[in-house]
Amino acid sequence: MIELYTWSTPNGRKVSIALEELELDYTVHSINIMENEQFEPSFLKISPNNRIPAIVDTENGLSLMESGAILMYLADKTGKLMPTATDDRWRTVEWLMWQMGGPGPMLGQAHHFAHFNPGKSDYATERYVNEGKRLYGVLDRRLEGREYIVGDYSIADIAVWPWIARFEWQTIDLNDFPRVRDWYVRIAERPAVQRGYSVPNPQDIPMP
Ligand SMILES: N[C@@H](CCC(=O)N[C@@H](CS)C(=O)NCC(=O)O)C(=O)O
Repeated sequence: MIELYTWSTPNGRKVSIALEELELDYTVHSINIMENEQFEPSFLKISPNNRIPAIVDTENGLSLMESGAILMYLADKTGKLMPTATDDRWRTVEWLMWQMGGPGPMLGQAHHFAHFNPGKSDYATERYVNEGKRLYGVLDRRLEGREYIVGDYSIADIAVWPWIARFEWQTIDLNDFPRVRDWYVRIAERPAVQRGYSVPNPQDIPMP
């Protein structure tokens, strides 16, 4: 059994989508980051960086923070959603790390300035929205001639997809990135993605 500590955000949804895809038993603990529940001492023991998501695997007592590490752990535990051949395996890790270092932090800042605080800093809004567009362009080129980021659907897709689901907050028109749009819609149609998207609170997946 996996204990999942999460909230309705892109990083949280990566893990709930993976758990649904892998059909693992899990229990959801809502950590409402709007109410600062991520700073509760009990949560700090599981997530030393005070951020969601985090998991505890009750089978072995292991607790993990950082969504990228959690995705790798779940793929490793089940032998699924991660290629085994050396090239594709490392290509998957490469794109997972790209998400953790690029779209995650940069689009997170775009949400902060373009969605939550519009007009507060034109410089910051322009900087993060433009960087977001550049990253969408990188993904669009990667998806040329491919259905998924690396071979079959994998944790690389699961890591990136929930960030693209916030395209409206990022003021990005998905039609400017047609390969990203088609990949996004393809993944949005998966029942496990639809279930995982609604953890811990039911929400509709935005469609272009
Ligand atoms: N690199 C971390 C980032 C986690 C993160 O930033 N989580 C956000 C929600 S998406 C959070 O917990 N924010 C609470 C806060 O900023 O205090 C991961 O991928 O797990």
